Amino acid sequence: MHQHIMQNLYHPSEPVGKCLRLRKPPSKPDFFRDYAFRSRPVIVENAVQNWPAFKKWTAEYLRERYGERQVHIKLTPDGVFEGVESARIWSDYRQDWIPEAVKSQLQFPDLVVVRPATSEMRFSDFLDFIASGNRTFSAYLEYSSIPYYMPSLQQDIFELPFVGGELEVKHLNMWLSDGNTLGKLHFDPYDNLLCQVSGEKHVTLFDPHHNENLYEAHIPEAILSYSPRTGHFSRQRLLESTSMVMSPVDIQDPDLVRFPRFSRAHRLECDLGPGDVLFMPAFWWHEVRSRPDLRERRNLAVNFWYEPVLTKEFPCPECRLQFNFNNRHLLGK
Ligand SMILES: O=C(O)CCC(=O)C(=O)O
Repeated sequence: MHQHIMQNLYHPSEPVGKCLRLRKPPSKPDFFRDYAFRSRPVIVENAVQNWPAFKKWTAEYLRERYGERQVHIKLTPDGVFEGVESARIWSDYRQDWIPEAVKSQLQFPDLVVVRPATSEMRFSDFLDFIASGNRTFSAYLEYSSIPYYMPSLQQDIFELPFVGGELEVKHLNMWLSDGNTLGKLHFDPYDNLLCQVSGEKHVTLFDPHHNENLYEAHIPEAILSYSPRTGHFSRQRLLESTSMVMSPVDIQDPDLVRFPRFSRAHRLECDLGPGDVLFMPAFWWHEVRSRPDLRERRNLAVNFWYEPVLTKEFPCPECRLQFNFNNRHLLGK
């Protein structure tokens, strides 16, 4: 397999393309040769429909098993998770909020990544909330560790045979919401298998080979506050940390005067329905819009984050993907 490393990395020629779709799961050698080593996304249709989770994970079943469990929920006023906006609209904004020495290193010191407000609640209360149709705010059980919070659910899902055993699972997560969420453009430093159980996701992808077009950089962070008493969100906590994985470009409404190189970025549009799995190689930028299953009024997905086959330094727009020697056992297979 290894002669393919660094060659044939995926370079779409059209500005907008569709994700490649496979009707049948690839064999393990084909998956690594054609997709993992080439950093090439692909949807495998109906790849997880045989999971017991499909039939078993009703709201009643989840409530029975883990209703009393305290879970960590993210909250936003409008279902938009982790957008980037002007720091000046935050009530604690001051010119000297970022120390001069740090500010001079930042490309976008006037912007912030908006972290959602957080809340610890009983899982059954969260299930009630999403079933209620209450849209006065949005609650999302995002990348919630299944082994940590709901370990017995692992028996209802299987690793995909075309990857299983070859890559270390770093995180195995549940994503559950009322299905009206938008996760803004970011990347993760893991190879990802995003497995759709209920509802649909529309994923917009940008390749990591031209990160200058997505303005990869450190961006200061801020976190929303939510008052359960008033039901109001407020912008009053600029943080001293930075995010390294969010793009400052709003792809729904790009500011091409400020971010002109974005007009050169190639995108791939990918639609996931129940049973479909998206292989999203590490460092691919993704923005994810969820839609609910209309009967169940929810969106439910599971994802495996793996030690990546190819990796890079970040933030570093000019750094290229390299073979990750933590996976040296893959060489020569
Ligand atoms: O489904 C979502 O809302 C986001 C998924 C995502 O960002 C991921 O799988 O890395």
